[in-house]
Amino acid sequence: MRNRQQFTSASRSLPNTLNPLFLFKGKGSRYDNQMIHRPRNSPILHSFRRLTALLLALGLCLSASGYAQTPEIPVGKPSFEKWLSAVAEEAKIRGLDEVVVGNALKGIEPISRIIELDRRQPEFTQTFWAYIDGRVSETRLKKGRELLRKHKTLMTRIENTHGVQGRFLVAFWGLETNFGQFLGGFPVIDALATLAYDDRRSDFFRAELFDALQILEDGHIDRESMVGSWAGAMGQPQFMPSTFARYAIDEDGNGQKNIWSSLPDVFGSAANYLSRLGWDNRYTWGREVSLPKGFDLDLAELKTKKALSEWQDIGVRRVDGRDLPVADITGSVVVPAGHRGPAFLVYQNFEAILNWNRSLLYAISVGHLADRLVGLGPMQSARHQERPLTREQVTVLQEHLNRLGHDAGVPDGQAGPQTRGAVKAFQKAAGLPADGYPDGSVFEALSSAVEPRESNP
Ligand SMILES: [Ca+2]
Repeated sequence: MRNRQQFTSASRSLPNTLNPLFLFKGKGSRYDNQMIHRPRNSPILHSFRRLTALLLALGLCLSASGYAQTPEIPVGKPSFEKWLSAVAEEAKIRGLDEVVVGNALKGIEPISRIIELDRRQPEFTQTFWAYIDGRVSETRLKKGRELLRKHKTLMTRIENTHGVQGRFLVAFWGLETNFGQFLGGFPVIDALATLAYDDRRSDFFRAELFDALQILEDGHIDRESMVGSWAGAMGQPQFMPSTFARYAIDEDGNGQKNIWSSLPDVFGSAANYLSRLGWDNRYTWGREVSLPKGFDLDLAELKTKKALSEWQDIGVRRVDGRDLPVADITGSVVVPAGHRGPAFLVYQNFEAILNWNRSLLYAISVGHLADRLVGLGPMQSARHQERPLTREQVTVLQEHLNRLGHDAGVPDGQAGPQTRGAVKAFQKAAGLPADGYPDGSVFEALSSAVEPRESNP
């Protein structure tokens, strides 16, 4: 999802809010399609599916006894058919072609699976290492290196035109759709109509639907080939229709912007988008660093930008101990897994990645994958044992924070920026390392602060 302006209302409880690791609650956002595009044919997966099927069956029994399966249409809400006619009417007013719109909307029905996917909430937050290992796997590295070699000429041309290094384009490609292998398979118009009819973020998806209809009218793709993720992210770079409208380009010059099957269009569009987000190919994304003993964790925030020479003076070094590079740029230190985890010094291009996808871990995955594709080594920090919190625990943590006067907002089980800020305030007050990272140890410290153990009975 690549459209920061439109996202305020859409950004809550998205599937890839891998709390506490995502960044901006009200800024851009996107839907992670990893859950949908699983590799097929793995025996483990097969067992997993059977287990899932069993659990689903159990869930269905439970829900049949206690809960309605399909939410009823609330009083006053039009039927889907009526709603669809209103959409067609509005499309006409917006100047879209009546025949194109009529054909695109003909006979569609809401897809209940999409609502299920939209409502799912992971029980556990994902740990840093699990996230990175899952995305920067050996298989993906091997495939990515092959593809980077294979498409070298195209990548060089695109870098010369748009100023984005090929290794980053291949990294995005790998993370978004496993190099074009998993486009999602949902019909985009139907998916967007489903989500636009649903009440949760109807305005956002309704606007996306009109953009999608425009893409059809402009002939970039036909309706049948217009597939995407359950949330309407399209083609090999997984652009939302509004992102497509602004940034997709016809790199191969055949008159169509085809991000589904033309690789020049895929990479050209991704590079054009990144370039418009401020990408600068004179630099990389950032790097893993080591922090000096006693480093002031208050400085570890994206918004704290300092010249590389200042970080050097503070004692920040490359992770292997060497000096930081000498360059006239600023960077920020981030500790995505708290003070026990690895630290990174990130540059302007990192923020461009965060505009593509607001998850800090996603952005680090892109950078790390790109590095590994050109032969740089794995991360070097020791792998600390993380104890991820459950959603329930995060809710309790938020309640505790609120009780202690550190405003964590309405407890919702999602450790967004406000919760992280409140955690930081609590840590400072309690004399703990103030990394704002809600893990098991913070949870325990908070629990004892709220319910002090009885001293000597
Ligand atoms: Ca084209």
